[in-house]
Amino acid sequence: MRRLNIYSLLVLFCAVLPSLHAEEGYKLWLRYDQVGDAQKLKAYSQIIKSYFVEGNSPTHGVISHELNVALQGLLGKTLPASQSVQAGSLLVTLASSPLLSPLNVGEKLKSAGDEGFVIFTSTLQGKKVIIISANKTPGLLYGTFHFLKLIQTQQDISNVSITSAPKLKIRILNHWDNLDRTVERGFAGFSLWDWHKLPDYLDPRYIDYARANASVGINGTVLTNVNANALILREDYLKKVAAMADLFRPYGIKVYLTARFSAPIEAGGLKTADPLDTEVQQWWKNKAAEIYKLIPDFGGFLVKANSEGQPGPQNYGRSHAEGANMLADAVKPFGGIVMWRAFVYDNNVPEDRAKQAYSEFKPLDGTFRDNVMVQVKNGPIDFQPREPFHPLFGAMPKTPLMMEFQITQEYLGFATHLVFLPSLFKEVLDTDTYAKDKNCTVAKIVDGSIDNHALTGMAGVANIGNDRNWTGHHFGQANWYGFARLAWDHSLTPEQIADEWVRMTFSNNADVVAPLKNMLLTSHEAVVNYMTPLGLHHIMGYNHHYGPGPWINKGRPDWTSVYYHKADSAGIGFNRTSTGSKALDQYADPVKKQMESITTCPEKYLLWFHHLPWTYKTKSGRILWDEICYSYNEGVDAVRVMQKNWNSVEGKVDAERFKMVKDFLAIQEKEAVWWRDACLSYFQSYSKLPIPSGLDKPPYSLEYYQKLSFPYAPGIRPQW
Ligand code: GCV
Repeated sequence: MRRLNIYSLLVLFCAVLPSLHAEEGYKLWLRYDQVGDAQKLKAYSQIIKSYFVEGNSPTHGVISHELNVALQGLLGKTLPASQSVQAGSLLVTLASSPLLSPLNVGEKLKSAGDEGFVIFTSTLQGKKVIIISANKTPGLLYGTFHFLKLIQTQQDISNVSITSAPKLKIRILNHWDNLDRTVERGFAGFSLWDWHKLPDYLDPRYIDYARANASVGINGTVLTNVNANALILREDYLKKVAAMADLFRPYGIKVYLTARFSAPIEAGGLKTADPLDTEVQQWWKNKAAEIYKLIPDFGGFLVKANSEGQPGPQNYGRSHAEGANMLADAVKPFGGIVMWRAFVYDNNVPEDRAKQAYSEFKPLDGTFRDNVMVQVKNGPIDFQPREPFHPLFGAMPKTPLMMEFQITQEYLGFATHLVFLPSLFKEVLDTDTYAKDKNCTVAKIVDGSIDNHALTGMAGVANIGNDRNWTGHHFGQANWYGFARLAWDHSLTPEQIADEWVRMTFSNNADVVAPLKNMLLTSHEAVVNYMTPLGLHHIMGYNHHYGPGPWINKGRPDWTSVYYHKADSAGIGFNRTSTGSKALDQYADPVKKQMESITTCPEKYLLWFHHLPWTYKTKSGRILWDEICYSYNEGVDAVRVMQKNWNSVEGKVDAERFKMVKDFLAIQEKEAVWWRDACLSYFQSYSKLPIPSGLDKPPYSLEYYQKLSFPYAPGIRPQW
């Protein structure tokens, strides 16, 4: 009897093992679970009976493989791969295929470019078929994934007619990955790139990475940290890079590297890295030629120069444009580009940090080579939970400006907080810069439509590591997904993106979709409220940036918190108006006017632009101090609502992901309370006002919060 029990347990254990393994989140949004709705499953099976991928490039191979795996999973049976048009074919072929000559597909694809696609129902050779077509092969790949998404999200495919083309040319991930496999501001384990074993061992995960990116239209990856190491430019490392580029190529992904400006000295043995020195220029030209010999479609360089201790042209009295142009000249013959970052600020400049990038770059407008893009962070400080848009957007009409968003949650709770970043991204993209007139949104500056730029792009600082679920938090996958979707089409709404992602990643069950969407769509406002409400910013822990630290007042002034919140007994906030730092002068007049006046400044930016008395009356009728207290509490309450929503799907999603998300939400709730209590304790030491009755009071003294320390917080190089 006893033996039988153990045996039964073993059988049971083995029976659940495969499914446990399957639910670790590795498959991302490409789960391809069988369509649950029996009627829909039947309808799909009647419409698609076989697939025909015409062509035999490596990318065609990728498409065939994906269709094979996906359709088998979704429809629960193997569909034949045919070599001719049949009734119920899913035909994937280029517009130039003679098969399509009766259909004038070229017309449909007129403005689809090299990466756009069409998907449409048609009759070909008297047979009803669905056609995925494109001008160039990458479009076929993107069209295939789009088609699969229709089934994954259970759309009607009985009469499809879709045309889609990316609004931006370069849709790229920036990995802040070091060669020792640590990831700066990475919270999902170590780097995926196993440099030690490359190029001889190619981790199959590289393919899954490429597949996932291709499925959402990412077409570039910068493999190395912007705080760069010149070693990556050494021949043996370049061979490792080339091996990855070979793997990624069929997935439409180009490889880029960060260029350390002082590499000619460190890697080339020269005495200088002065961009006007002919030997230095030649060194970069030779290096570019060497790279392109190994990687003919190498994308180009991303550069962080003269920022946070990185070397740059200013070390030699040269401008950012002179530095960028030297590199641009080196890669130009091979079709490469340079993404030159505008994230610059200098401790020794007595100017508001928020103003410095504009002050340095605006005068350089029109002086960059045509293969240079200036990469600008979404806001003027540094990826805070909320920032107004960066004043450079709209201020450099002669230069293509690339958007830089941070997908990894350096300032938003690391990997344990659920924060849906498409809400943040969209808020910025949809903001009107008024650069020329009304309706010059940040998105339109970035997509080149306002100033007629062909070179356009969006970069996302990746949140990916070697954790099995890629992003640490299962919901962190939504930010990778959402970034890519917006880079493809910035007109999508967070609601649409959340809907797609939930259906593909968790379930099409309405009882799951609704609560999960609610969690996603309320999460950004929640984190803003429990960390930095009403325009507060940069009040986190020193260096590792973990947890609250509004009291930080030592070290480089522009790395302290007191520099930003300026709380004193009279009030709180950074006066950036005409009576303060005048940062508002960097915006177009309508923006400046709106923000300058306390009555029209949206309260979400109040303390970003204004220093106000604690007793200032806010729109709710409460005094500022009370409003701050209520906002922090709203943030905490919103996390608790997220927990309730998540609890409601227990049993409707797999147990393994359910448990992990539940545990992470408990961490988030605990840390939201910590943020609230620590910040209110600290600010109360200035306001001297009571916490409004009915709200929780901090259980510990301010000293308690100040003494907490986290020497091993992740995201920065270990210092032990
Ligand atoms: C890669 C912030 C981060 C740094 C990062 C820097 C940047 O300052 O804290 O880790 O460095 O931004 O974007 O270059």
